[in-house]
Amino acid sequence: MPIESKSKVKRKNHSRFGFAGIMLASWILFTLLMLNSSAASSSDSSENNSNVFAISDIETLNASITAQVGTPEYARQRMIANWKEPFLRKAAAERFKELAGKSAAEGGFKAVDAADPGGVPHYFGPYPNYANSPMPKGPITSLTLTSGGSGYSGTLTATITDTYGTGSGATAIATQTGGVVDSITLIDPGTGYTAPVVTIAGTTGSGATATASIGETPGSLVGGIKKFVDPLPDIPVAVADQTTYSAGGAGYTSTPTVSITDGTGTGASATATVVGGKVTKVDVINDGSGYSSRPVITFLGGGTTTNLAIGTATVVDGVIIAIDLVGCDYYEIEPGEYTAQMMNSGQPATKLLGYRQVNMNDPPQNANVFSYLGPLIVANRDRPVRIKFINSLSTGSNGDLFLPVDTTVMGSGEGPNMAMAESATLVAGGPTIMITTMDPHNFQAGQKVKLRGFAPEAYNGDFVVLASGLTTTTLSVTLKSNPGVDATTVGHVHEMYTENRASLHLHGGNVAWISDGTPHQWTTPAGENTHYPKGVSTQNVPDMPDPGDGSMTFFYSNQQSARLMFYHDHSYGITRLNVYAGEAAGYLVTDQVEKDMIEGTNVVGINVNPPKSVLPDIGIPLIIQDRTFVDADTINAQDPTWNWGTTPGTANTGDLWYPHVYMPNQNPKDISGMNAFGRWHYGPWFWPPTQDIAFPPIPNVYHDPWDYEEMPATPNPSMAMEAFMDTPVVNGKAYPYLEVDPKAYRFRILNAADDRFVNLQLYVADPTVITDDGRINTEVKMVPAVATAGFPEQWPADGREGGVPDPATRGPSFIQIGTEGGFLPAPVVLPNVPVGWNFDQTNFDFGNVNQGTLILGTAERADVLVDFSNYAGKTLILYNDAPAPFPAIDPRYDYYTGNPDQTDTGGTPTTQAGYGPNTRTIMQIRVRDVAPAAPYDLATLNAVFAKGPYPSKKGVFEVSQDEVIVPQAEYASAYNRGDLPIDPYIRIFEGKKTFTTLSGDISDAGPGAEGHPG
Ligand SMILES: [Cu+2]
Repeated sequence: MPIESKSKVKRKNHSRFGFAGIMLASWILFTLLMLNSSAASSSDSSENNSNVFAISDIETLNASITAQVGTPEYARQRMIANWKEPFLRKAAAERFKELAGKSAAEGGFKAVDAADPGGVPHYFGPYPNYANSPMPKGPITSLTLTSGGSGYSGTLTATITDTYGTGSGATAIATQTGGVVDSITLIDPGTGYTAPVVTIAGTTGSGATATASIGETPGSLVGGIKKFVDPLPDIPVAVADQTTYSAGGAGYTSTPTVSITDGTGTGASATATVVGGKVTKVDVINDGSGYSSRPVITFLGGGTTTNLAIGTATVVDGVIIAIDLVGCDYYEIEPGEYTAQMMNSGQPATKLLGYRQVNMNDPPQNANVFSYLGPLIVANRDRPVRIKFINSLSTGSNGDLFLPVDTTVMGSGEGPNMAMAESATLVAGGPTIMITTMDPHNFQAGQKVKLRGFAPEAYNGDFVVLASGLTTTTLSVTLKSNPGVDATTVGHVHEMYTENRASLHLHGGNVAWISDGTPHQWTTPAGENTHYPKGVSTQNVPDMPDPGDGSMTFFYSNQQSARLMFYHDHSYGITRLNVYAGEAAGYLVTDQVEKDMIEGTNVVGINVNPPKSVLPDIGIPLIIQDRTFVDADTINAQDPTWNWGTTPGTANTGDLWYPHVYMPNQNPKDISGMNAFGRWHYGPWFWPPTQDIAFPPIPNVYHDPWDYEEMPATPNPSMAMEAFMDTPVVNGKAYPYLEVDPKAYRFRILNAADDRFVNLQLYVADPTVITDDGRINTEVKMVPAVATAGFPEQWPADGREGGVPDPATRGPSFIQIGTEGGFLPAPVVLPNVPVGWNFDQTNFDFGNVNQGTLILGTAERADVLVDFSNYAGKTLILYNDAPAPFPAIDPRYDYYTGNPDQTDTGGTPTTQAGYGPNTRTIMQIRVRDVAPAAPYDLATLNAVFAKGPYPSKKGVFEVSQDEVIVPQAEYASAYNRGDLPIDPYIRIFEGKKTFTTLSGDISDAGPGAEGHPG
């Protein structure tokens, strides 16, 4: 259908066909329009279906889109409509609540609130199937009448319940005048409320609403994660073994051949001298010409194949003037399970996976114990690191992850070892079954297998091969439920990959492929009973000894400038879970440029006249992540099918929680098509609907007049697409504090969250907010986000819910000097500014984030200085207001003090001051009240970073980074060049671009340029 007819069709029809037509025409409106697609194509004509196609919220929104597709006005209208999603969800929640309050016979939802570990999820409520970390509980401290309703008569009852069932005992009375409720009075405050709900009823009457609060009485709250009561943890630093791989290698029985290879150079040659099995000296015989800065030097032959010598050449003007021998730093690292105090002290510890160093343990050091984000490896530029990685995780079922593994995700389920079944029969009435295979198989007892293609359905799933009844053509497994009959259809049996696979990937490292730790390079622990002990492209380092089963070796060249990287697990299909569980650690490369700036030396020519120390040190790592911790008191009401953690089947407070139910954003049963509790879009109900899929929606076991007749065929556990958690952790601690002196500090910040972005800012904490237990300085002072005289120009005035930080409390600016790519061309000062969105209606990226302070996407890093010299005796909050998802926002993932109660859409109740969940207040910084240092000298830092003005004064970027390919004005100080173009960008309509490199070469780029296919 042509686009132009859209508005006509829309006005004409409210019929099923017409609505489908609208959707066809305006497919670009997918975010909204997918909502009703399933209902539109469904043949169901029973129960209320006319509701789905009546004038609804969604049609009202669609009707507001009048502009031609492709125009800026269309983009604006579309964005506004898309932004209504939370309102649609809210409206769906209202309808849900109304019906949920009725009995099933009245068309309401049958409420269930018992634990159902491993059960079938309710996809449309009343459970969000999304959990929150422990929240404080307490008696009701106040009631507020929010609407008086009408038509009330008789004795009114005011009942106070709890969304999560934690509170009890509170009573209240309500009165009415003329049928309108005009007062509600608390009689008994009760105890233990987390998310109180007030219901007012009379003989007749409706519409009266009231809210109940907790936490307003001093000392009334118990439990919950307290903010800023524990210090920022140190991250242990690994200790390098510098003797096992010392310079010159080992085992040479004669002189090896020195070969010099390079992309451009020719003519150089060198000879080696061997003493005691080691290369001790390299003499350059012919210095050659045309060499790059990094020719490859190898020492082959001479009677050894392990621990080969490694050389680096010094090249001046293309000529090799010397070859030096370098040694390697050697580490042995293993992953393992341990527990750590991630929540505040007093709360339970958390079971984790982490790394520890197992060599250099005499004397024992911190790096020898498992630690969160440790051990940090500090490497030097051009000095390689060798690692032996020993997977010593448990084998068998003890090696299973304690997080939900979706075994339908590629790489985490079945592998190539399979057998076709001939029959599958019940053993002694079931649920154990005996499978006879068509050909001999080689499954072994204890191995996990996936059965698929069987009928009845109960035969399919993931099971463990039993020792009993196991022959070359038979095997037994115990099903999860008894199918009652022998299989009527037989399918396939597949051996599955184990969950204790591990690997190392150096994120940001310039690493040869054999040591990259790609998703296909992993190992199970030695002794694992599996036909898949290693990833298909697992390779060890050729000149390191074979590490044996269950171990891998890695070689990192470190031919990169100073920067923060990190190493983490990368096993196929379970990377997100292993990293979430803690398999990640820092990796810092330092170099002489950085040393000159720290130590005030001038080895590389950047620090002259006279040399000064401009960086305090290598910096304090701040590794920021988001996590959610299980609360056994509330999880049954939030996520009743949770079946993982320390004691699967019994929820354990403090365990890491991870989403596992694919809650679809769509509920075809609701008038707007929106699922009040949805989190992710679902293809078959999306617009345009995903067609011809292998696993279409299946009958909903909870189907009733309110619950849709179908539910997603997504598995439980199901991998969530993006997953946003409610508790920020820094260096493995929820809401830590850090004490500093009033002077400049350097921070090495890494966003290691799985999905959440941050926009980091610093504000002086509000001393006037006192928590129920008497703490202050836990909050940032907020003001309405409206145009206000005296506010900075960039201060948001969009009326956002919850307001914006008071600009009068702005803390010190970040001075950013580096990223994941190393040092910047010049330091950049970042004044604290809240996040903002582009509201320019004529711009195609309307709705995108267009301002912030220190915005870090996942895995991004920032090297910053913060000068606390003006803040002696003050307390600062490291604040984040980045939307999640980014740049659009789902308010349920934005947790802040005083946030609106969102329990009706599966979110949290109001966050209490001083407690989580709170993704805004990440960390507290306490500046000691001592004599401040002199203000940080930014002018000197800028001068050190810049090239010139003396011809011999080199720039930081010039020395540490490869030359830029397309110059631009931002590099002027880095190269001391005033002639670089201000705008070198290629416009979307340009097929080709001609530019001049720093050295004056004229180059073409882009399709249509020479050498490009166009
Ligand atoms: Cu990575």
